Amino acid sequence: MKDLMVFAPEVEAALAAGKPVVALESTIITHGMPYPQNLEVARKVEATVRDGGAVPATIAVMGGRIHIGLDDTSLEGLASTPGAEVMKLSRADLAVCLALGKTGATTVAATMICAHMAGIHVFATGGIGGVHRGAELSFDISADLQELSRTPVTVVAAGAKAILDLPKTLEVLETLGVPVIAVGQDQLPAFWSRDSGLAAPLRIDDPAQIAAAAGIRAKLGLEGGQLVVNPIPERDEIPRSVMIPVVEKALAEAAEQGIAAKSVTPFLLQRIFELTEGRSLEANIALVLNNARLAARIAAAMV
Ligand code: PSU
Repeated sequence: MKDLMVFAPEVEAALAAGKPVVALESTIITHGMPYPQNLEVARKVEATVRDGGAVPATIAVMGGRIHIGLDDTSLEGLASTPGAEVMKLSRADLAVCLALGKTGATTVAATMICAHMAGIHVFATGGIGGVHRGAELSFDISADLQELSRTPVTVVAAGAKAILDLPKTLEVLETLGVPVIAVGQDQLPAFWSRDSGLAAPLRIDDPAQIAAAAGIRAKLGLEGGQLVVNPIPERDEIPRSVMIPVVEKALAEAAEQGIAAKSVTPFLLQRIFELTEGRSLEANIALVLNNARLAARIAAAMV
């Protein structure tokens, strides 16, 4: 397996020394944000993890190998490549991308798999994938949910994206036995907004106790990870009342244009960016940085 992975020297040294490391995904760079903001954000997220006392490991597939930690040239190359030329990798796609020697960006699911193989226990992202609206007909449920139930990584997100069916997403996570842990509030956050109108199943405010819960899960032999839902800071949020009509409009357009499968999320994020005149991207950036900060604290408490 090790011959399929390349470690950045800094990440390898930190893991060998038992220092805190935070995994970061690459789909948010290639399919979640436009260039050049995506590059700026990727660098800022790494800097935020460092400020929190941990080493960042951005994960992507390039040249037939899984890269655990990217240098600045690779990060820039990935960020400036059009999303259409980069494979969006989930569990199903990882081995095929490696076999073909193609460039691939890892989603939450694939990043969890790679982080776990690399010995990294904490991962920061923006928002996980979930149950899409209309899933009762389309069966469109992100592989991120299943992955959370089988791979032991603590994922820090600002909730599931509000473009999804959040009640159904919570139901599936419950069925799969995934702990959904809110931080600092009782409600489930909704990505751009602090409140989803739904209660979070669990709450822990202290990062050390989130780390402890991961350790206890492992001791008990319970497979799977934890989903930590960290609300976007108040000053950066777009209130739910503002987001609801925007999301409805973007969803209606996606349906009209027959957007399906892996294209749905990138299409909706782009349309919401246009409809909010860039405000959704500002919020997305703020929440990712906020998650990187918390992930560094959880990682520091795990070692
Ligand atoms: N967080 C963001 N932007 C994103 C994502 C997360 O702020 O684009 C990506 C993650 O990689 C996640 C994916 O796994 O969106 C979900 O895609 P889908 O709904 O197609 O499963």
